[in-house]
Amino acid sequence: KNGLHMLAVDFGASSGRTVLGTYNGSRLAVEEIHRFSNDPVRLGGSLHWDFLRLFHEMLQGIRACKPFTAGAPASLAVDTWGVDYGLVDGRGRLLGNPYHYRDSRNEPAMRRVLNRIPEEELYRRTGIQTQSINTLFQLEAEGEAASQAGEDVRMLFMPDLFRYYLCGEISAEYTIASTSGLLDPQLRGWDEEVLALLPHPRAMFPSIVMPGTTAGSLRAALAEELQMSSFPVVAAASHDTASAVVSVPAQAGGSYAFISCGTWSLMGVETEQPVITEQSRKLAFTNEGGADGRIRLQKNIMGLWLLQECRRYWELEGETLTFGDMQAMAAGEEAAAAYVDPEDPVFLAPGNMPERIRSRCRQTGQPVPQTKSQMIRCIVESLAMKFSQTLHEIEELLGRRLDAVHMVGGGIRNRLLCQLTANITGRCVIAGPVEATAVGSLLMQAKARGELHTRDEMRQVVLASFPPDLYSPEDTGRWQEAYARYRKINANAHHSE
Ligand code: LFR
Repeated sequence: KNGLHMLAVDFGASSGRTVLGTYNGSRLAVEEIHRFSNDPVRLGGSLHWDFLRLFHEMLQGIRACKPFTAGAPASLAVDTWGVDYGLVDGRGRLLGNPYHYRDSRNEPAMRRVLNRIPEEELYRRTGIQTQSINTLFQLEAEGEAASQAGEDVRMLFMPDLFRYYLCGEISAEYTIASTSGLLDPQLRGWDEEVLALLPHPRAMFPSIVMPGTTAGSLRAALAEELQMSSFPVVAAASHDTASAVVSVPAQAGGSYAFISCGTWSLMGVETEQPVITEQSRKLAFTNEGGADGRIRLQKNIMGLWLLQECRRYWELEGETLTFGDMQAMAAGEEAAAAYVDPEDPVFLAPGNMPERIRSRCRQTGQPVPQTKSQMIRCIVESLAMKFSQTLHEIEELLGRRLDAVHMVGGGIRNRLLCQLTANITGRCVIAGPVEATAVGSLLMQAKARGELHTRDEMRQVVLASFPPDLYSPEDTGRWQEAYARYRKINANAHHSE
């Protein structure tokens, strides 16, 4: 195919993929070249990412694009999930294996930090919802050891770490850094006072670069290993959610909320400035960085993790279900039986998810899901309920009504989830693209090359290339009643603070 060939390397918390994008001046075609699972590894008492394996899989993905690109791609960018990082010393050596944000070390570390600075003040400074996974708390967990590692040690967020080993550039890309809880969202730079809460040397934190900048080119040794000529490596919007939001095919001036559906469900709106109020803190909204310097005012909802973890658990017990199976099972099940709150921190750590969900239903005096189908139905409906609640909260924060909900990402393959979201919110759901994160990365790479300029141009390309699916609200009266019941149940069961 003719056009500009670019590679998006997208690492999610449960799988990674290399997507080849071909841009012909008006449309973008995407093709998944390589896909692999991302399995956390428990080593001793800790939970880690397998960085070397992920790096290896990435190289396989780059190599596999050769037949399509007639040589090297025009550029490449890496994005990953948020908050995690690796430490690199002055000689470029990786110090230890990056920790997984679901590691249990973070919970006590969070409490230690909050003993030093009140939660209200921390939120006022950073605008980031207090979650144990935040980089701030992870670095605290790292403790003195890391601070003694030497003045030349650098902390690199996961996509920055991949980029460093690809092209040698040391920097912190803004969107990924914005997930850390270490930035001043007004300045869009490090918050010196928050950094000063940690024992780590200031020099550990590299300078911040804005998304869409070309970082460097593929290291000669890697080019040789891949038998390719070197090519530019771009720092796109390297937080996966930031990239996904770039791909939302909204009408110019439209008023909508986005939901990026993957392991997590990130729901929010883009704003010009951070929204940091007492109310946004209580409602646990976060202010992360968007691709064009705007703010993603959003909430991190536990998302399809609940299903993924049930599925993993059932697989260990001997029954393997595909996500297609699970969707069909839920569709045939009775509606509105029981709900959990997908924001409840009890669901964060890996483990026996079905039992945790049953136990929450028991504690809240609801019918306990007995079969797998009932369990799946409970999760999918709970998610859609949470989306509706979050929509109302966003409207409260903004002081205006939103007309539509844009859903993007792999999770929209779950058509039941999309339809239920329309029914319960009473708004039209516009679903697509499925490969939102890769598409966002490719659009930002095209921008870095000067092929695309504005978000509106990008939206035109998305609309022309990936016509979305529409879901209109159905049965809204019945779902309003169910929603009222969900609110009553979870009003009392509500978690933290
Ligand atoms: C989604 C995501 C979320 C982030 C979570 C953990 O993949 O990037 O935005 O909060 O992963 O890092």
